[in-house]
Formats: sequence, C-alpha cells, structure tokens
Amino acid sequence: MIVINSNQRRPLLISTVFLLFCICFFFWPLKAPNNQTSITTLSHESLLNHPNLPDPAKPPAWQDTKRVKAAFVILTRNSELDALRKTIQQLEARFNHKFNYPYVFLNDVEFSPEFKDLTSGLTNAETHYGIIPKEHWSYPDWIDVEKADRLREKMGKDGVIYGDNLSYRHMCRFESGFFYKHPLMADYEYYWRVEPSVEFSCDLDYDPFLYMKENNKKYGWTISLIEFESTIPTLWNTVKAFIKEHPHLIPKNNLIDFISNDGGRNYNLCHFWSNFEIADLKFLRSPEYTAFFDYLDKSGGFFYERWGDAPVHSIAVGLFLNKSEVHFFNDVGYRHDPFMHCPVARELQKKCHCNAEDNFGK
Ligand SMILES: Nc1nc2c(ncn2[C@@H]2O[C@H](COP(=O)(O)OP(=O)(O)OP(=O)(O)O)[C@@H](O)[C@H]2O)c(=O)[nH]1
Ligand SMILES: *[C@@H]1O[C@H](CO)[C@@H](O)[C@H](O)[C@H]1NC(C)=O
Ligand SMILES: *[C@@H]1O[C@H](CO)[C@@H](O)[C@H](O)[C@H]1NC(C)=O
Ligand SMILES: [Mg+2]
Repeated sequence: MIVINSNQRRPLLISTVFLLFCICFFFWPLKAPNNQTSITTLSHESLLNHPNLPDPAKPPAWQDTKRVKAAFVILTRNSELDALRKTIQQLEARFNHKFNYPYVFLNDVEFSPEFKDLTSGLTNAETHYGIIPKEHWSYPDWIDVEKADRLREKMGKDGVIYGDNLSYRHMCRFESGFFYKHPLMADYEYYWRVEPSVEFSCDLDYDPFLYMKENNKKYGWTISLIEFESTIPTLWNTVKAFIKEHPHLIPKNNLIDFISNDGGRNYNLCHFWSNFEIADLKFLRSPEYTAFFDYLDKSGGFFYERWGDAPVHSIAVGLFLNKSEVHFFNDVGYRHDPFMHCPVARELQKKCHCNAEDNFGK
C-alpha cells in the first residue's frame, strides 16, 4: 500500500515516475532486459476478441444471467461516506447497474445508520455491513507494544510516509491477511477491492469475475508502482527466510522475475497497487498464502516497520502464481490519486472519459 500526504504529492509523483522508469521495466516490453522476458508480456494484450469489445451482433454480456459468487469489498470509515458515494455511483454507472454484484462494507467500528442508508440507496444490489473482529484489528500477543511504539515514533521522526500511524498499520495488516476471513466474505469466490475516492472512467461491458473464472486468472491489477524502501527494510529478508523454510510451497514456474531483478536476491520494490484488485479468494485462502502471511505476521514487520498490503500481495503473486494466472485489467479506467490508469488503444478509449495522455506508465 503506497501512501501519499497531500503536501508530498508532487515530489512523490516525480520520484515515483523516475523510479518506475528505472525499475518496473515490464511496462516497456521493447526496452526490457532479456532476463525479464517472462514478465514483459504481463501487460500485453490483444484487441482481437477483447472481452470489452464484444461482437455487436451478440446480446450484451449482462443479459446472460450467469453470475459468479463475487462481491465488491470496501474497508472504510463512516467519515468517508461522501467520497465513497461518489465512487459507488461511478462504479454503478460504468459497470454494476448491469451486473448487480453485491457489496461488502467492512469497518473497525459500527457503520452508522446514515452510512448504510446513503450507500445502499445507490445500488439495486445487495449491501452487507460488517464489523471487523477485534483480533483482526489489534496487536497480536507476540508483539512487543513498547518496541512498536518506539519504532513507530522513530519512523515518524525520520519522515517515513505514514511512519507514525498506528491505524494505518492495522489497515495494512487487515488487507494483507484478514479481510477474506471475515464471515461476510465466506460465500464468495472472487472479490473486487474498492476504496472511497477512487474513480472509474470506462464502461465495462463484460463480467470481469466471470472472465477471471473462465480463464483461470487468480489476480488482476491496473496500476503497478514501486514501494518506498523505508517502509519495508526487513521484508525481503523475511520473505527469503520463508522461502528457505518452505521450499515445497514455491512453484518453479513463478513470477519471481516480476519482483526481483537478480533471481531473488533482492526485491526490486515493484508491486501492484492494491487499492484496486480483482482476485480469486482461493489464492488468499490457499495453504501457501496462509503460511506466507502467518510467517510475515509472526515476524512483527507490520508493526515494527510499516509493511503495506500491496508489496505483501504482490510478493505472494510473484512467489506462488505464474504468468497466465495474472491479469492486467487494461480496460478499467481507474484513478486513485495521484495516479490514473487509462487504456490508450483507441477502440478501448471509446468507452472512456479519461485522457489517454494522462495514463500512468504508458
Ligand atoms: N474502517 C477503517 N478503514 C480504514 C482505516 N484506515 C484506512 N481505512 C480504509 O483503508 C483503505 C486504505 O486507506 P487509505 O487511507 O486510502 O490508504 P492509502 O490508499 O494508502 O492512502 P491514500 O493515498 O491516502 O488514499 C481505505 O479504503 C480506507 O477507507 C481505519 O482506521 N478504519
Ligand atoms: C493515519 O492514516 C489514515 C489513513 O489510513 C489517515 O486517514 C489518518 O489521518 C492518519 N492519522 C494520522 C494521525 O496521521
Ligand atoms: C500456470 O499454473 C496453472 C495451475 O494453476 C497451470 O494450469 C498452467 O498451465 C500454468 N501456466 C503456465 C504458463 O505455466
Ligand atoms: Mg487510498
């Protein structure tokens, strides 16, 4: 999870763009070094038989009543109601009024009656409101709380982004290892993560959940970035220790080249921006992801450092999935400040109001 303070947005934008040019080669297939060819095609797609360019002679996809067991999942606070209404109304207009997938709202405190009223009113789909169990939003007993307080204060003083923020840490840990364990998520097979304030700018005329299921996709993304190293000083060493102890959990044909430029010695900081994700819950509920998250959690890095759910999910994708299981949702016009993904191909542009020139990482 990357974070931006409003007063830091400019320098962040500049440094991120610079670093992205340096490190996340896979956006530029032509310039990618040879050892990265296995992932350069991660963001490649053909417009031939593109799911968002269906045959006009056929009935629209939403008229097919087949639906996947899937939901939007939204961790949010009562105070973000207005920002979220704007987001939901766009999501409904661009996609969901046609498909009617349910919403699951999660919060560490009770949702207010006003929140429930003004969100459920925006959709014909089912809406579910859940409170997060205490043990998913608090210190586990192996954490030395004094040490956590001390290190948090120091990270704040050192200017690490959200360095001194405790609730942010609970949020990152929850998104890394718990949201999919919430009872309201139990019946679903796929999820689409949404946050207040994000914007959707392209009509999506097919069912991305069905697409994921029928094409054996486990993880879908729209924007990838590089992480602030100061938030994860020991993450990669912890990942390497995990690999050493659990070699049988790591498939040979994985995407390690997406997350490492030297065969796994170092993390290249690349990650999918996890404020948008469409993914298979079986992936997060798998024995290997469970072992991975538990191992990271036991090490204390969510509290002693400030590990984001974006690098955690992305490293898991790199370790456990192969190229064909990861999908680039190029057709989802998406903005989470300060970055936007906008499809540049003219045929896809026709369904959007975003400006292709503002696409991040074209
Ligand atoms: N209920 C609840 N939700 C939270 C809390 N902190 C963050 N969230 C939610 O967690 C998600 C991520 O938090 P954000 O503040 O957007 O973090 P971010 O995307 O890294 O940072 P921004 O660039 O500021 O958006 C959002 O959906 C928030 O609404 C919290 O303390 N309680
Ligand atoms: C902590 O982070 C959240 C975002 O998750 C932000 O809304 C809040 O203002 C931050 N709190 C402090 C004290 O910085
Ligand atoms: C990726 O893994 C799946 C199993 O989930 C397998 O069916 C598929 O053949 C693999 N694809 C490649 C390109 O290795
Ligand atoms: Mg956000």
